[in-house]
Amino acid sequence: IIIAKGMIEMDIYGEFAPTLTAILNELEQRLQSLNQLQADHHQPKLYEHLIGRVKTPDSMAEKCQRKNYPVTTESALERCHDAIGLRLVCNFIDDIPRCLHQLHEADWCQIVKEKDYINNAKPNGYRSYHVIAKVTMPYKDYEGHKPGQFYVEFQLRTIAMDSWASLEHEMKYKHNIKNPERISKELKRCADQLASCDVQMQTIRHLINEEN
Ligand code: 0O2
Repeated sequence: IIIAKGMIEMDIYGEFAPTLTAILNELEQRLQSLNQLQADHHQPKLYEHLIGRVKTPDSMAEKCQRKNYPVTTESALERCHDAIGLRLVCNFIDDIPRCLHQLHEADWCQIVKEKDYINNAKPNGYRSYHVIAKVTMPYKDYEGHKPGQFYVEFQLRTIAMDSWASLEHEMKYKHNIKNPERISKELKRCADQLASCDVQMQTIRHLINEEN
């Protein structure tokens, strides 16, 4: 069966499309409050900035097909876990475990899976800490429960890791590249240098804190 692209786009989240957007907004507010709480206690920010997105229906449909799941709302919400994604971009590496701690402590957030691509960088140089969680929200979920539980993917990374990932992501979509091996090698080298800069920046922060 050939399903028109537009149709997938309209249908994959079905009646849950507005709920996903509402949850994303709610989570952004909760995370902003956590950051504000740190400021109120004269502590450094947990994260520098926050980026949230609901995965586009097209991209979700493509992911379901890639994983051999039926292209249905159930697959999008229950089998894939990143319909809602939030990226916490931190100034320093040590801020990442602080963010993680807040997620572990939050009563609305149940962590299901963690992937540490910082201590175990991907072979291409990608670094980030991924958390799959189930969040409890005042909306009806796929199983009909209200409050409901919804999967969310949190990505925790430094500004350096994030800038590398953005560039690398952009490169992936350029198909007319003449020397991909060279570029991959350079990208990997760049990722390792940025990782080393992150360590240096952390050291500088420690030194400054020691003096105060
Ligand atoms: P987008 O734009 O975030 O929607 P799965 O999530 O099940 O497909 P996997 O491998 O278990 O696959 O997930 P993983 O490795 O935790 O990575 C998922 C997300 O991390 C990706 O989502 C990217 O956002 C990011 N990511 C992972 N590896 C790379 C990488 O090598 N380079 C860059 N730039 N980002 C990466 P999506 O769905 O691809 O995209």
